[in-house]
Amino acid sequence: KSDEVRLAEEASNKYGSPAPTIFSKVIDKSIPADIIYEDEKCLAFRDISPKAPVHFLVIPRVPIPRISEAKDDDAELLGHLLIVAKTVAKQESLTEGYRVVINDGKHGAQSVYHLHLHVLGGRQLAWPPG
Ligand code: DGP
Repeated sequence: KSDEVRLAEEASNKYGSPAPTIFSKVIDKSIPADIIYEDEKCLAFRDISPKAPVHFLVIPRVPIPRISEAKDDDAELLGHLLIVAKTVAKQESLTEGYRVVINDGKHGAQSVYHLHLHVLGGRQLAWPPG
C-alpha cells in the first residue's frame, strides 16, 4: 500500500471517513501546486487565490477535516504545523510580521475540509478580519 492510501485509511478510522478534498491531490501531486516546503508530516504551498503578497497554506498529510475535529493526540502534529508556519514565513522573508489563520466550518468561512493554516504577510494587515 502507498503511504497516501495508508494515511487515508488511518484517517477514516480516526475521523470517520473524511471526504477527499482537492488538497489530497496536492499531497499526492496529481494536480500542480507551488510547494515551498515538505516533510514527512506536512507540506506548505502557495494559495491559489492569494489575499496578500505572501499567502501560503500549511497542511498535514493526514486529512484531518477541520480544527474542531482534531483529537487530543494530534497535539504534536498541530504544534509541528505552527513550527513549519514560522519556519517557512522566515524563508519567505516575512521579517515585519505576518498572520496565521485557521478557518473552521461555516462561520469560519472554511471552504476546503482538509485542515490548513493560512500564513499571510508582505503588507500591513487590518484587524479585525471581516
Ligand atoms: P478556507 O476558506 O480556509 O477553506 O481556504 C481554502 C484556501 O485554499 C483558499 O484560500 C483557496 C485555496 N485553494 C483552494 N483550492 C486550491 C488549489 O487547488 N490549489 C491551491 N494552491 N490553493 C487552493
